[in-house]
Amino acid sequence: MAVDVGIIMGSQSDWPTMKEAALILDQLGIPYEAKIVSAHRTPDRLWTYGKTAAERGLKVIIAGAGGAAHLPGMMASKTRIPVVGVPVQTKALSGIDSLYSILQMPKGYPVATMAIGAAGAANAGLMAAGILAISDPALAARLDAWREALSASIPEEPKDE
Ligand code: RP5
Repeated sequence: MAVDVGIIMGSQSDWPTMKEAALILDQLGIPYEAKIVSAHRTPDRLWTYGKTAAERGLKVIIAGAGGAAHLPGMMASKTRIPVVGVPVQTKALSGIDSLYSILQMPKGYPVATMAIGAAGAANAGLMAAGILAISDPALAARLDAWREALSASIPEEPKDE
């Protein structure tokens, strides 16, 4: 079955973070796949994934990695499909290493870089949804409803916890 979004990550240890993107796609009814594709440990898998992404019909790739996070950038160098990067939080440097590794792409090969960690992964799902909604009115309506529900859930007054 063709899927619109590929969620890729450098390691199994990234999945608790990247699952936040998957949850958003589930909520919005967007078909996706989730794969472990490591720039360093499985470079041939990365190459094949990037080389075949367009012909397989993927429309957005969400790529998460931590530390020397080369996966999103390498994927952007291998496919013209938009890549949304998620810096995974690390123990040693709190994800600043991941952020800088993903953010500082050279001219010509952009990665749309999100915030560090779970919020960034969820926003990556929403960014993918926004891109897909440009040419999918039904999805656009679902995304609008999702945004309105979030807005409506925010109380006007703070309360003691
Ligand atoms: C990166 O190294 C992965 O994206 C992960 O965030 C980090 C650590 O990987 P593990 O040692 O937990 O497999 O490639």
